[in-house]
Amino acid sequence: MQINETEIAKLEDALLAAQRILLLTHRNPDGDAVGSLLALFLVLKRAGKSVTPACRDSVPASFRFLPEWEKVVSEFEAENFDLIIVLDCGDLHQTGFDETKPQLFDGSRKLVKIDHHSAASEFGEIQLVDSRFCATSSILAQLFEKFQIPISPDVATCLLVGISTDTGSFRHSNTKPETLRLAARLLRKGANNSAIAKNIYRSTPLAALKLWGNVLQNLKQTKEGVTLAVAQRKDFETTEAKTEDLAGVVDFVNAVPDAKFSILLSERDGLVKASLRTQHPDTDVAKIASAFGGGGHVKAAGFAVPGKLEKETRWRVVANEKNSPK
Ligand SMILES: [Mn+2]
Repeated sequence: MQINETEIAKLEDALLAAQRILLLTHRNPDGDAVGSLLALFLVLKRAGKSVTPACRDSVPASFRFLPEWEKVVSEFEAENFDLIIVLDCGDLHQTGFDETKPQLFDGSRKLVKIDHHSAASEFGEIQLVDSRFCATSSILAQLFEKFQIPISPDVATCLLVGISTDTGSFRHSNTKPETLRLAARLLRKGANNSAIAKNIYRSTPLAALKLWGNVLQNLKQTKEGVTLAVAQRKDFETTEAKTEDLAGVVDFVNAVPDAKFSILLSERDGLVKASLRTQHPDTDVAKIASAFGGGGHVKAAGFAVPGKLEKETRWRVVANEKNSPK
């Protein structure tokens, strides 16, 4: 699997010409967003460029073991750049900077898109977009190898975080032989897999565990075979958990054998957010989500609707067993 040669050549020229480079990724950054942002930051900085990595939201605690994570800013002077590279965003709007700093995208600076989502919208004079890649980090890895840029242990760790998290720790169907070969090459370059395991997969704040406890306690299965989970505002308040603490519980909710799909509803900022997951071969949750104005992948999708959650209890009168007719 090779990315488009013409686009790579255009990127090489743009990088050589650029002095001040801005790197952007999406809001609520995941492992691939943070990993690809920091990997490219480290490589370009080493090449002597002035580089600023930026994200509207702060780096989640579980990725704060990565080198230079504290260099990621949410505030900066928009005028200072001659090249902008947007990572892991299908749409420019996902950066959130189109709202706070629209002048960034007024066409006066060269814009590059590097992404692996099936194209939501086209933007940028240079587009390295290929949905066959499991992660934006794996596109970067191929670029670095192609440009013969030496991959330091720090860069290797950042890239491995992106690849590992976007494949669900090598469990999703996007895990291909070349994914594992790339992971092996990154380990050989010194990627710190034990730090990844410890900080990302074996670290859950107490408040998050308590929130998960509440959610799992109230799990329901509908007669249609849908696993239903709910996190109300009061669940966040009583456990003192943050919205980001909810993320990990969805894997447990989706673990019920033979479920058609699972849905996790949560309240935030006047919205009810739904996260849909499925392991069922015949269910396409992206289709369900799009019916509610959302979207995503076949096995993982979501949507949000304005409103709040209200519990409905139904009561039914049934006959005593001993009185029931034989
Ligand atoms: Mn990604």
